[in-house]
Amino acid sequence: MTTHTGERVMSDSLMETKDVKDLLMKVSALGADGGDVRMKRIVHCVVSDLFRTIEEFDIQPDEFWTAMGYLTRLGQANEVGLLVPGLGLETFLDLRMDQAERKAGLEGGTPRTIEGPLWLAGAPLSKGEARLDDGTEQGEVLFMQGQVQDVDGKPVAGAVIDVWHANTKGGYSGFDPSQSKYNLRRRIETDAEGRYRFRSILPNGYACPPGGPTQQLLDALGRHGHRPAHIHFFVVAPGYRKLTTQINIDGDEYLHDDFAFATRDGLIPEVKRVTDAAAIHARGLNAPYAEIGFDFVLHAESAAAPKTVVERAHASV
Ligand code: MBD
Ligand code: FE
Repeated sequence: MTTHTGERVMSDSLMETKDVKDLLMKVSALGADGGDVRMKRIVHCVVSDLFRTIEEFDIQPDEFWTAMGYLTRLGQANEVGLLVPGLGLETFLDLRMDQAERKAGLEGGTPRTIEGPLWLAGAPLSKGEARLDDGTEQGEVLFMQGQVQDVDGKPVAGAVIDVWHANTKGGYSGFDPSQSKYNLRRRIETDAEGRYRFRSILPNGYACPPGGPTQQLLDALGRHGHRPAHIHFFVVAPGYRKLTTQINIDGDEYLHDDFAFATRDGLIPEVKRVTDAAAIHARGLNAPYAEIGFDFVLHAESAAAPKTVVERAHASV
């Protein structure tokens, strides 16, 4: 270490010592036989960063063990998938995929945004249209429709739209025990013109479980744990890159203040409120309803960009 006058002074950084450098080499087994070289380098990097952070902030043993207890509780509460978007990590993965696609020359297409922790496999599959809600909630009725297209505007028939969203209390079926199985979750195959349509109810925003470990950290940062109302989609079709995205419900107070950083331009469609008595009657309803039109634009498969089908652990019902 040198001062501004160039004078050499003794550094008291343990990170600079041979003992700690040797320790990190042994911890990661870098340079030793066996194991995976990339994993060794990653472990060396991550553990070095932790050592450096402990030193820089003079983290005391009780603080360190508080953090270890936190990670233990985070796993026990099954909230790893909740803290990850809360720390912007899932958005960072999206930004990296966007960058990789730009480098591969892929342009246009519906913006991706994070999957989040609440998708479930195996939602009921139907052709062309579906009703998502089980009729037990008196929410504002939503009709949403549109087309799946390629980047040239050509319709994609036989695409499967996997859609899932929260109820009026921000809860998801499969996680909220008050809801019926696969409530507000469906898979819809597009028709010969690439079209889909569904009836549901407008969701409300999600909030992190109060008192849970994710909210505990957010509290310590002075942050809230709210998401704006949103609807999730996977869109898949043979020969196309899988799209993972969401739309936000315009007008939500958290629209541009999402704890999970998933709001993006191009994903806030107009929500049309239909109050015309004849239209209401024609839909078989007796109250005003909401209408959203939204087309999904898919990229053709490309060997030049990383795969968008993500392997990750999911809950099962
Ligand atoms: C959600 O509904 C969600 O989409 C995310 C990303 C995190 C928590 C709840
Ligand atoms: Fe969600």
